Amino acid sequence: MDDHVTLVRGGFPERLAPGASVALGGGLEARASVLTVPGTQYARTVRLSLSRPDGAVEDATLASTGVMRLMDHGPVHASGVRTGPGAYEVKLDIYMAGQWTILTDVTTPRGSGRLELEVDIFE
Ligand SMILES: [Cu+2]
Repeated sequence: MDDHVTLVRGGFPERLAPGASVALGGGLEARASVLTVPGTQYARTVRLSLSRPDGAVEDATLASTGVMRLMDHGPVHASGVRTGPGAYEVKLDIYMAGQWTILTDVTTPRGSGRLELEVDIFE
């Protein structure tokens, strides 16, 4: 079953429309998707395409944290890699199905932003 992915802005959930651009703060816009990782059951990759009004963002640093919303055990941390023009991926070694919140902090010399996603992973 496909993951259920929800965007959270200002504490309120909203639908993450496929291909839609999301304002992260700091003047950053992102197209976001969450992908399965071949060869694993629960690991997920957050893929971001980052831009500003003047073009693709090539100097971003990404750091993600995944926590389960209803279970009190440890978070998963990962940093991102640039995979192409304005494109970045963060692979999170998520280890069980359930309701995860994934926060991704995007830092650039011109400003920083954050993407919050709720990702429900089914068995
Ligand atoms: Cu858990």
